[in-house]
Amino acid sequence: MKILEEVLEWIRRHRPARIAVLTGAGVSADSGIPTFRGGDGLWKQHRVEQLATPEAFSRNPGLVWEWYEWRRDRVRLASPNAAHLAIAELQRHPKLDVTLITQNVDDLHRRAGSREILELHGNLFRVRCSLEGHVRQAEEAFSELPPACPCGALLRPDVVWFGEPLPARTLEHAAEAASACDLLLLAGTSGVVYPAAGLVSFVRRGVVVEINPSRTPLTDQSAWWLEASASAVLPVIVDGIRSAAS
Ligand code: BV8
Repeated sequence: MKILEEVLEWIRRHRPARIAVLTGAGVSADSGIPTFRGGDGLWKQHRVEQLATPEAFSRNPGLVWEWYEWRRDRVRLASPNAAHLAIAELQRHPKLDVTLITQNVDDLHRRAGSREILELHGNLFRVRCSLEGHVRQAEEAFSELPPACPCGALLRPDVVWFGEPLPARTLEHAAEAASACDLLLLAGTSGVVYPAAGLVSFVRRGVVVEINPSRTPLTDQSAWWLEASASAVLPVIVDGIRSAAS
């Protein structure tokens, strides 16, 4: 792949040390997790924009929880793929300053061994009391839906729904990493959801490399577009960065 060779040549010459990685649902596609906007992006007759909203939850918490429990089941049975593992390996390199920013809520980066993860949109395996607001881990399937907090109020998934603000500190940290990086790896995102997609515009002197089988609205802001799956090319790119840094 000629473009991949160009990217590896750039890495060899510039030895990037500050790396930002921004991932979307596409990096989990090779773990068998359906993406949101691809051909398999529909769930029954619903779209994520219809179900992942506070309005949908107050209108029909049972339906929203049925969708989330279906997704939690899918993820529990899935394993991290070579893309997740390569990113975790990149983070472990002692001479590299790597910031992982994800829009994904599937916890697969953590299960792949990533420890520092900026979760812009929350996590499927945490829940929050819709009244008191406190958050707790919830790995196991709920016996009844929608689940309730001991206080009696409904529990909701600890994710950011459409129309809800992202965690401010996490977003700020992600923007700082994008503006300070030498290289932004943009993997598996359709680049349509904001403010996450807007992080690319924070890149100042760094170079953006997009990894996606399809073009996106962010392709034109990328120095290189690798038309490939993340699980195929991320391990190769990570090897290149690690050997240039050693
Ligand atoms: C906000 C968590 C403001 C839940 C998600 C009207 C009202 C309010 C807001 C808006 C509005 N109009 C627009 C907005 C902004 C809105 C937005 O961006 N809407 C879009 C749809 C236009 N954003 C928001 O609402 C955000 N909040 O603006 O709040 C505010 C401020 C202060 C006070 C109050 C309010 C909140 C956005 C977060 C929404 N939550 N998820 C859940 O997951 O259940 S978003 C959801 O989309 C997921 O998190 C997902 O990660 C994210 C982005 O999707 P992608 O990850 O990119 O996945 P997608 O399927 O789209 O694409 C996959 C890509 O992978 C494809 O390109 C494909 O080609 C590629 N691919 C496939 N296979 C592979 C691959 N790539 C590599 N390898 C492969 N093998």
